[in-house]
Amino acid sequence: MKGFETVLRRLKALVPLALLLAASGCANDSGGGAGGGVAGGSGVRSAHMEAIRSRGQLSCGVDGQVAGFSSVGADGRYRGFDVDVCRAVAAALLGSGEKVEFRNLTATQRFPAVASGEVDLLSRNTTVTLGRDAPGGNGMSFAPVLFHDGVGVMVPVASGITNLAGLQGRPICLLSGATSEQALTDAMRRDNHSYVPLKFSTIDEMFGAYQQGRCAAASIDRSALAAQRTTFADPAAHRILPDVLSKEPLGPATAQADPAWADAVRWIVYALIEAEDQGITQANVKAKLAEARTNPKLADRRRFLGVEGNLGSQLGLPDDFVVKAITAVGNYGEIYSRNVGDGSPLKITPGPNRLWKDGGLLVSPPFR
Ligand SMILES: N[C@@H](CCC(=O)N[C@@H](CS)C(=O)NCC(=O)O)C(=O)O
Repeated sequence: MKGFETVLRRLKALVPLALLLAASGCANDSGGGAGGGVAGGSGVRSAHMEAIRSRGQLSCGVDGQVAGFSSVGADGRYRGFDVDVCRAVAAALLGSGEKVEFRNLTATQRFPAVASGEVDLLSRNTTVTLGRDAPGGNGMSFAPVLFHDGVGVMVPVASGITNLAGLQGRPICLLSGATSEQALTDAMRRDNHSYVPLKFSTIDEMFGAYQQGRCAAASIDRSALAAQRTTFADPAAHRILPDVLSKEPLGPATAQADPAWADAVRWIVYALIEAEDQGITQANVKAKLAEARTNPKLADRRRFLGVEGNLGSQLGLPDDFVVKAITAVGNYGEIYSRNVGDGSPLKITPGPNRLWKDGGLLVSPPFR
């Protein structure tokens, strides 16, 4: 009995230490999410993930009209940066990047489509703003930023306009429901200029009007200006002014009502960045996996690719969700290059859209 009391006393003495360790973040938190009541993934409840699994297809909202980001080829296949993000999520969750149904959404249709569940995921050059994120606003859950952009202005070279002052009192083509209107209005107000907004509901209509000369300029994200210009008969006849009117951090979004689904999407998106960081590509992912399986020293890679631990299960995903996503579309750098960078007709220089260790803004928190 005496021995038992001693053990009890010792245990009690250890309690404050345990609390201290937990409070100071020293506690081991890699135990399969037990603390969060998640048992190997089976405890992860997400109405959305269940619905997608039973449907066998991810419904992904895209624009559908922007070269390099989301457009349909002559073969009927969707391609682009935003499209690849949809495919990565489908592959991580359902095992194949082909299990996606794409829905074309205008800028004004996009948030209601997410809120109503018409689409499971929005991957459509959407700027993260407080009003779009907040529960009292559009109530989205934003995944990490995948493209750091800014609003720009395009003018016909022949107009001789070289700066915002040249647009004083002139009509400017805009997209309804896009952030560019406020960015442009703010910039013009700052410089005491006025302009006449001419708004269109689709990007095709907007650039159609611009090319017919109905507006002196078109204003939208600089990436979209660059993308659209490549489709013009004479791209060199149009100039993108050097002014960057705003910051437009673009990221995928899901409904705030399903935090587990938002978490899964968030970490699938991070996985694309982390894969680039770890040098894992679409071409070498199988070899990297094989190496990780036989080499216990490659701890980071083993956890990341699901060889060790249960990171996927903690999100309600297969433990090898990263392997599936990278096999389908490759890492962030590959997605960028293929669709909008060097390997594409757009050739948009990455600028801040590079890894943190290369001087860019992209960083993934650790997979552990
Ligand atoms: N980033 C702005 C503009 C969004 C927007 O509608 N952009 C379109 C047309 S310029 C786009 O780039 N779509 C490409 C895509 O979704 O694939 C916003 O969120 O309001």
